Amino acid sequence: MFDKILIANRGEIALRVIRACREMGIMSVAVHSTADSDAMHVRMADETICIGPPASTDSYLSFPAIISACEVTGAQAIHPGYGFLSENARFVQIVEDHDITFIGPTAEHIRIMGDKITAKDTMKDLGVPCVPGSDGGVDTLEDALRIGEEIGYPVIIKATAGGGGRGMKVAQSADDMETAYRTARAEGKAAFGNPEVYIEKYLTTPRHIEIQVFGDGKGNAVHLGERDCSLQRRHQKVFEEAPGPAISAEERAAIGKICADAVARINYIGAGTIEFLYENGEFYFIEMNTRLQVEHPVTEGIFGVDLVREQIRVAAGLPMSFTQDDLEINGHAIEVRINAERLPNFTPCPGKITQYHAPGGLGVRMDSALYEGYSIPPYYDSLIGKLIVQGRDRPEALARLNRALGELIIDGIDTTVPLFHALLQEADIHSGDYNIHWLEKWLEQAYNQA
Ligand code: MV4
Repeated sequence: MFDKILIANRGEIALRVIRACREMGIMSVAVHSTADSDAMHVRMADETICIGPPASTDSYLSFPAIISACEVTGAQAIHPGYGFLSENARFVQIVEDHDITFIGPTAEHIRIMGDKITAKDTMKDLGVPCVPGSDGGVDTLEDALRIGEEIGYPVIIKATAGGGGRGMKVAQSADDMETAYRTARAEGKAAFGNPEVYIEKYLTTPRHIEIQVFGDGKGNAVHLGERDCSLQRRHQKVFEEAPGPAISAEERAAIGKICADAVARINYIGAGTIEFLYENGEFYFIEMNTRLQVEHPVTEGIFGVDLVREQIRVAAGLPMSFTQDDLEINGHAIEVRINAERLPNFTPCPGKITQYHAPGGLGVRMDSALYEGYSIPPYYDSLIGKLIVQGRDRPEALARLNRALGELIIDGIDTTVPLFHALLQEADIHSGDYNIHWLEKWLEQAYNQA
């Protein structure tokens, strides 16, 4: 096992990793920019090292700064958290070349899943159900039009280097195809330096269901069920839950086995998420994320496992501490993302926290790096906390969410907390009757915005 792990991240996820390290008797190293000298991850780690100026590109994203920090502190492994360098195959390759262990998948698996066409080809070959569409890339408008006729409109054109909603265009009919095709290519080229696109049947009212998988890198893998993350705004998730209110035990077991078998076959190591659209009882693969996700705590809650601990174990060459048969769902968990943002437009709202009180009690977990008197710097993501609640069933989890939100005090800045109070007044939230478009439609009528 490692003696010392460097955490190449900040905020609540850095604390999350420090906590796992401490429980495992592993020393933690926090890296920080000059804007984060007072940050909680710096206070909580065993050792700290400043790696550069406020801009992420010169600190949390700097390969030389992070590799040097490992060499200086003697850290044997790097946990990347989510975001920043967590899915950067070039970084992982360089880490490995320096004989440092990257706590996550191989550079090769990150590369495969980072290119959405290659990811889809790979998953299709592994028996994972995919959205009907083009067989690989589409290089001409004529091919795009032919595929549109074959699969039927509406279709969606996606940049292979995209993902998370960037570089996507819907064509409602053949008339739209030329503009959609050219725009998707142009966006792919401008944003990622890669104009290659592929085409899929556009599903109009799906849910976003993602399956948590975990591999040991030696051909063994398990699944930990699904999360329903359909409640999103501009491709940013705001409310996530497990299990999914629309998914039966039989569906979970079937799609879960397909996913676990797929990642076992490729000797995948560590945590991964296989994203699906779910419509009319069918799952359609869209993307795979090769990292620990923001919303992993809802899965941890219902399965009672520590996913970061497992990541560290398999990275050190140890087996996972459970098998598929050991995994059993207990109750229902919900996470809401608390952002330093002002409603109704979700405008980033950094500033000083004048009062802070985290909720507690049975079934309540608050993952946050906030403290009273802390000043949220303007340079980074606006996520400042995740409130995760668990109940014996979904109604109990929702009641607990309402109770915990009532206890939470964050003063001095605006946050997304009022949104969650408002959502808890909605019948569709209580019945679980929502899809990927529900939240944006609701925001439009609730706040009457464009
Ligand atoms: C789709 C789709 C409908 N049909 N693909 C958006 C982000 C990226 N991960 C994939 N996305 C979508 N792909 C097909 N074939 C609709 C979306 C989509 C979406 C997906 C998940 C959650 C929220 C979304 C919001 C708008 C569009």
